[in-house]
Amino acid sequence: MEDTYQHPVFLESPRPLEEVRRRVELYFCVRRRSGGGECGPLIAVRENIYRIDFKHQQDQQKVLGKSLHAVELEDGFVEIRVRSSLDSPTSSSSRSISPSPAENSEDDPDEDAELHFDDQQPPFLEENHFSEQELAPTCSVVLHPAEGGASYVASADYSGDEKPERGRDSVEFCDGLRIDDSMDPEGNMVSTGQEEFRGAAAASAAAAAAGGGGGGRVHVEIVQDTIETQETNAMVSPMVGHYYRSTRLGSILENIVGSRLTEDFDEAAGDEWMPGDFVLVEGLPRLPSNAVFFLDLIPWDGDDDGTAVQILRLGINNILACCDDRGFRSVALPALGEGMALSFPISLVARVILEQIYEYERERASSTDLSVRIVLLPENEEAKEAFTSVQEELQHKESRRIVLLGKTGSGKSHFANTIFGDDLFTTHHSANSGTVSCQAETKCINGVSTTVVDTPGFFDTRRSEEDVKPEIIRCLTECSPGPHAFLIVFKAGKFTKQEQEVIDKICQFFSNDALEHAVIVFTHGDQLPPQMKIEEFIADNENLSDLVHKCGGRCFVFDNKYWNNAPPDEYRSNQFQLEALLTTIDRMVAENKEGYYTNEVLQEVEKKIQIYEESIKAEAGNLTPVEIRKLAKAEAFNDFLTQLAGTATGALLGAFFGLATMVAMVVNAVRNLPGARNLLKQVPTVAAAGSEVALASGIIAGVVAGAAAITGGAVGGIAGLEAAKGAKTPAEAAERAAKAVVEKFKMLEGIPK
Ligand SMILES: Nc1nc2c(ncn2[C@@H]2O[C@H](COP(=O)(O)OP(=O)(O)OP(=O)(O)O)[C@@H](O)[C@H]2O)c(=O)[nH]1
Ligand SMILES: [Mg+2]
Repeated sequence: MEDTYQHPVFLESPRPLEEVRRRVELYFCVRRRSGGGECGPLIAVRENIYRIDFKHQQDQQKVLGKSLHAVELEDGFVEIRVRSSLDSPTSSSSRSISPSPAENSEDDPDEDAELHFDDQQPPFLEENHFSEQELAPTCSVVLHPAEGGASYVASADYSGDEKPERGRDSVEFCDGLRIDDSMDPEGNMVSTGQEEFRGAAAASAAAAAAGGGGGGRVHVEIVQDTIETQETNAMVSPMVGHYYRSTRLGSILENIVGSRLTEDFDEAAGDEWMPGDFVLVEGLPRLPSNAVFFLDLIPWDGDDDGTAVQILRLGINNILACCDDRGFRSVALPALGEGMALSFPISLVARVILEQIYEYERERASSTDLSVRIVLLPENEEAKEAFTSVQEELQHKESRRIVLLGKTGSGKSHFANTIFGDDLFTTHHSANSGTVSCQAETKCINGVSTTVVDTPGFFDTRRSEEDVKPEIIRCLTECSPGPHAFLIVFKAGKFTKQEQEVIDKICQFFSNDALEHAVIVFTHGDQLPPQMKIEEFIADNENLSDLVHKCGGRCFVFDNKYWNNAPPDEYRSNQFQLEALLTTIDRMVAENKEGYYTNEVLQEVEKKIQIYEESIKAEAGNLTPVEIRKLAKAEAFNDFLTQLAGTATGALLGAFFGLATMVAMVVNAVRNLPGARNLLKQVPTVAAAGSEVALASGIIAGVVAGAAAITGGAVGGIAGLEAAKGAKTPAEAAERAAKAVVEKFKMLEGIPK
């Protein structure tokens, strides 16, 4: 199997990292923190020197863009220096300029630059409450002018008596940095806000620029905590009658900030105001958020759709729009409207806030991500329940998961980019050197969060079991708890024996349930004779017609190359076809009971992902739900990879697409050993089962391999598959595989023969 993590970064640490391996790996695989992304494990190279390999070169380069990374551990920060190779002293893309940033940016405004304030303290530090003596002389700021943000590396040490913890040093230091907008000679705002500052603004812009994030999504997370301690770019405090102290939160803020709040509020507030308006106060001392929106609301009037609710909706919309205008990347808001002063019912508050955020996302023009954190009081279980259930309901309605399947070279990866109108997926320019591993990307299309999973040619007989199997498992985890649509991709115009084989395989592997969620998509539409519609092309081929018929007649044609900008006619236009395709998917979803396709195997996968989500959430604190899910999927993938090491590709595909026997067997394989033992007893029955026998020969080996893997390795499955190789009939293969594995299994278990 090809090594998918091939872009190394070398780390030099002042202390051993073995015991904090997981935290370091987490840091480097979260783009918001390090600029990085999907990466392999931390590997020790020599004493205090480590290596971590990234999947994508752009993530490696982003990490190298900062020569020093501050990784937060339980006992403070560790500063890790990164390099592109063991020979290079520091990262190649950082350089020191002192003292004027302006000179550099004139030379090369697009290049990231590292500024060292070694000798000369900038004016904003003098204005800040740290004296020169309190700061050690080494601190540096990396400007990313092209991305409109900055990140920093600080090794500030305090010499005063009240020596705060190191994590806090960084926080306060960032505050100082924030004050001076003139830092960036191009007029770009230097990003703000503690933890967020460490990367949110720069990294999410980078993510969008690099095409790795999800471009323009609004991430909603619900937490139980105190809102005044949130380290977000901005926070929201409700008020009644333009009087900020009228709510509990307003009073808390006044207690923290003191009299400065009244002064700054009065200065920021205009003479005229309307309900739904906000007063934006920035730079308040002792608050982790740099900006506070004081939002004018009116008490609930007893009407779920009355004036008070409309004003709340308007206010939320205005605040989110202002966040985008001002370049804020994260905002925290309480359960606006709940509480004595405004008296909205909590279920209504939850619905209005969440609906409004999703509505805003639909209309939003910005291509950078915005994180909205809804902060509920820790003891308020009722609020938590209300928000969680509305969020589940809306997310169910508001998402699509699409899996692309088809022969190598049929145009899946290019089509994935056509769907998003963006080059998010890795493409190749020859029909032979294609995608080797699944890639999943998410982006908002017409207000619906849409995930597309691009796959390598699963039905390609030239690819080895060992190459294809992990990718089927990856696909299962990426589309969990199940896809809304399988798009089966063919080339228009050319229908060879190989295309025929793909149709045969689909008919063999797909259950009726899966076919109800399948759509046929043709690429290379330019090959269609003039005036011909795709239905006429299909009608020429009996097997193809049958397949399309099984898929409820759902078929569309695209040309990823020629039908983008100036399409020859309405029909021969990707935009026209895409609108029709999405409408069809949405209709298919509405008509299906569950909305999306699922089966016991996919549910098993989802269960495992959720277990990991819980443990990562408990362990890694400040991650967004999207980041947590990404990490949980990676963990679940590793687990299933081990458990299904010996399962044949055919068995896995059958299980994915819902063939009952395969589903049962794979579920047993991942659930328990006794299940695998019982299955062994059923070998003759399975072997006699007829049409599924050919696939079963692999499954039996695989199921037992799952068991064997649990007790000590995947040898059982491999032994089974080896033994099955010489068989003359599928039934014989099944028996031979099972026997071989039984032997291996007994050996592993210590059972006498
Ligand atoms: N003219 C034309 N060429 C296309 C179209 N779609 C893809 N191609 C070309 O077809 C080749 C294969 O496209 P890919 O998108 O890599 O195919 P794939 O299905 O992802 O292939 P694998 O990754 O190997 O499974 C590339 O050379 C593309 O440039 C299309 O609609 N029209
Ligand atoms: Mg591809």
